[in-house]
Amino acid sequence: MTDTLASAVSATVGVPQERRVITAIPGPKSLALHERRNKVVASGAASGFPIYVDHAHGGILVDVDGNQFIDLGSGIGVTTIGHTHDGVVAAASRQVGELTHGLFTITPYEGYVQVAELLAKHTPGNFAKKTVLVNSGAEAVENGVKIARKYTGRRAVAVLDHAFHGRTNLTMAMNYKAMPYGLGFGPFASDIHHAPNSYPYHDGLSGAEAAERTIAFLEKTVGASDLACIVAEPIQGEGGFMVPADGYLNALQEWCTKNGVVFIADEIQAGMARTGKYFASEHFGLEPDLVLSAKGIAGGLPLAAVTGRAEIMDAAHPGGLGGTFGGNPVSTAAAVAVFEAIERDNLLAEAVRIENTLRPQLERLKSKYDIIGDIRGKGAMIAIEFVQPGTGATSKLPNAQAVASISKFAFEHGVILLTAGTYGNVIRFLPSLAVSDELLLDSIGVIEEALSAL
Ligand code: PLZ
Repeated sequence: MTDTLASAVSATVGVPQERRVITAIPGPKSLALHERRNKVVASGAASGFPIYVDHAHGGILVDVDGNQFIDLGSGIGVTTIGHTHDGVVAAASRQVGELTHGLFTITPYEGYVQVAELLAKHTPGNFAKKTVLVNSGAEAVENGVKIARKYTGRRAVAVLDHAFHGRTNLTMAMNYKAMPYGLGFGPFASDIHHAPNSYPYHDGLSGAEAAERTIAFLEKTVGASDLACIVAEPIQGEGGFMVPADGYLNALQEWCTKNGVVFIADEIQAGMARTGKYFASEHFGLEPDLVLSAKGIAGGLPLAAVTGRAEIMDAAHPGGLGGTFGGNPVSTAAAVAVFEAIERDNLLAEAVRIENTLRPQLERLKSKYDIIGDIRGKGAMIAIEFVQPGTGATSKLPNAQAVASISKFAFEHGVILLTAGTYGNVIRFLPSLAVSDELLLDSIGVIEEALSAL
C-alpha cells in the first residue's frame, strides 16, 4: 500500500461506532447547507433526513455538525458491508490511480470479467451464465426486460402489486405506487401488466393459492404466449418487505418455464448477502432465468448487473447492450472487494446474527404495542408493519402516522430509520452487516421510547 493510500484508509477508520447527538437535529451547519441547497437543487430530489453527511464508517454516519447517527438504512441497502469498508476503499483507491474509464465495449479490462465470473458463481443455479454490467438498478431492470423481449420475441411484461423497479420511463410503468414515482410524469411505456402478489399478512393465502390467483390473472388479461417475462422481487423492498408465502414464487417460475416466459428476479434490494444468502431467491430454492443486482454490489459505488442463462443473455446481438459508464473500472474493483469481504469475513452469518438480535426485540415490542401488526423479512432486511389501534386482528388498516412519528423521533435521537410500504405503513431495517448488536439494541431502545411517546 502506498503512503497516500494508507492515509486515505486510516482517515476512514477513526469513527467510534456509537450514537452521539450534540446539536439539535438538523444542526446549524446542516441547516445552512440546506438553505444553499434549496436555491440550486431541484425540489424533486428531496431528502428524507436532511443532515449533511461529512463522513461515515461501518454503521455510523457523521454529519457536518459532528453528530453521529446509527445508519439502519445504508443508503437504501447499498453499503451492505459497511460504510468505507477498508477492502473497498483500498481497491477503489488503487483503481483510481490505474484506470478510471475504458468503456468496456470499446477497450475492455479485467475487472468487468471478474465481476461477471463472480456473479456466475454466486447467483443461484448451476448452469452456464453470462452478465452485462450497467450503472443503476433501473437500468438493470430495463436491460433484463429488453433481453427477455429479444429472446422470446414477445411484447408483454408482468410485474406484481406493491413492486418497485425504478424511476426511468419503463420502470415507472412497472411500479405499483403512482405517488411519488409516476404521478404527472407520463405517458408511460405500454404492455406492462400488474398482477396480484402474495402478501400473507393481508391475503391469508397459501403460496399455491396466491400463485393460482396471479397466474389466472395473467392468463385472462394477457395470455401466456404474449408474455416475455415476469419481473418479481423475491422479497419486495419499497413495498414493505413482503416475504411471499412458501411455494408462491416456485409455482410462478414453474408456470413461466412451461410457457416460455422468462422469470426475472429483481434482487436489487434483497440481494448481495443482505438476507443471509447471496441472493434472496435461494431462501425459496429458486433458480431465476435472470437475476438483477445493484445497490450493495460495489460497496457504495454505482454498479448494476443482469446475470442469467447464457442462451437468454446471448439473444441480444453484439452491440445491442452497453452504455458509456456501465461496469466502470473503479466500480468493478470495488465489487470484487465486496465479494472478497463476504467470503473472507463470512458476512452471510452476520446477516443471520442481525436477524437473531432484531427479531426477538421486535416480537417483544409487538406483544406490547397493538399497533405493531406484523414483523417480517430475512437477515438484515426486516420490517414492521403498523396498523391502526384495534385493527390488527381484522382490517389491519395502515398506520402511516405512527410510522412517520417513530422515524422522526429516531432521526432526532441519532438513528436513521427508513420507512416503506405502499401506504407508508412500514418501518424497515436495512443495516449494514457491520452494525454491532450494541448499536442494534441501542436503536431498539430509541424506537421503544418513540413508541411510548406516541
Ligand atoms: N428494484 C427492488 O429497490 C431501488 C429507490 C430509491 P436504482 N430502490 C430504492 C428511490 O427513491 O428512488 C430499486 C429497488 C428494486 C429497482 C430499484 C431501482 O434501483 O439503482 O435506484 O435505479
